[in-house]
Amino acid sequence: MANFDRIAVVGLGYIGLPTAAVFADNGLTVVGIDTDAHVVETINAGRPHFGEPNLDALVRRVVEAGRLRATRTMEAAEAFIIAVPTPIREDHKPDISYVESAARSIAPVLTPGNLVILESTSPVGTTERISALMAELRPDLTFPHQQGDLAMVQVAHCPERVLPGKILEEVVNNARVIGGMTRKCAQRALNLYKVIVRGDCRVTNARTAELAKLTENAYRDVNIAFANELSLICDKLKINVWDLIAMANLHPRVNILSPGPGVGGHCIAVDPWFIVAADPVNAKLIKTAREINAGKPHFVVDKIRERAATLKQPVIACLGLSFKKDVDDLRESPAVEIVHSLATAKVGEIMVVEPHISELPKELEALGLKLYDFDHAMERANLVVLLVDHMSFLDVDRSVLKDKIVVDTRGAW
Ligand code: SAJ
Repeated sequence: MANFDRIAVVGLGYIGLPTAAVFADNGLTVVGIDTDAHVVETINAGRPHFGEPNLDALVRRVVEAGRLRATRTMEAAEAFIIAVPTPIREDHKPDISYVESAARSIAPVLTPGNLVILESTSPVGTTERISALMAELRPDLTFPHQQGDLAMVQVAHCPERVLPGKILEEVVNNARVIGGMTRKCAQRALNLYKVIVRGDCRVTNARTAELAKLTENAYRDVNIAFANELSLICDKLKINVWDLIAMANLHPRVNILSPGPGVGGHCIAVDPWFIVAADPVNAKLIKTAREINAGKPHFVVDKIRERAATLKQPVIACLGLSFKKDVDDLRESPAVEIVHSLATAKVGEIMVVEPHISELPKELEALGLKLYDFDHAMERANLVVLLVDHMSFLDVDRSVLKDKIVVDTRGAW
């Protein structure tokens, strides 16, 4: 059905590796390309290089079956899926340099009939940009921005939208937006995704697909910002914000999300800036929401400092470092930012507890911080800060918290 036997996935990170493995598990021969030698070696040994439920067994199975292989050099294939990072720069402008280098590395191996799909979350216009870039490098071929449906190479944008922690389930079951630069591009991309996706696949153009992905994450950011703004108001008015939200959510058309220590991860804390950068005049709400969420860790640090000031010798157990519950991913994590600020400001002795990692990130280690197990931290701490609502923290016997000051940033206790 697919008309594809052999595909290449460029970038074997949180999105690329699961995607490559699922295609391989559905019978395609997949070569994964990554610039990191450690990533390539680990995958070829049959192991993922990060934690994600059920990914271990899947990667082992497809590597042992010879269906997935990783390499550092580009190889020819019928379709190429680009799944590389698209970070923001210091000035909040998008950095699409990884996407551009992926396109540059694909260009030399392209042959007529190939399909190039951008999966990375990207600013509007990036799909057209890679089409133009590949055309510059391969004047012997034609591309959709030049020849529409008659082009020799097809280019599409099919943004990933899987939730870390549920990737293998969502990569198959979520609906997908398939944005072709032309109808033919979309149709061919649709044929490829149909191999693995059971959810609805909707076809549109590449620019709409680009903005759709950014919109999904900006929507969530704005909604979390609403909850976080309420938490600040409630703090002033001495009202429990979680009780307040539970009451308001009884209304049939109200569904407020949960306040927390801030918004982390590589997506929601980043993607709204792509919209702001594209139209700073109109993206007022989106920008303000981003600022509210980015400001929340400072509020939490101030709260902890206030509480610590009431203790003679504060020993602060910081529970959780990841950007959200039950994952090992520390990217853009508000918990890391909070622990970093507390340590820099020398608020007290800090004991970091994060059961999902075995080593602290370098920037925290450099401040002299150490990882502790939960029980050890509870024995010594007089101030306990819940930063991440990991299952293992919620299951604890609450009597261990007796006689300690508790700052629960997640409303989980
Ligand atoms: N958070 C809150 N309150 C909430 C919900 C979340 O504070 O009520 C925080 C989390 O603790 C975390 C952050 O927001 O720090 C983001 O977590 P998340 O679970 O909302 O989302 P991500 O970043 O893991 O994944 C998102 C998803 N996007 C949407 O739900 C619209 C996912 O589907 C995307 O594929 C992913 O971004 C991505 O890669 O873009």
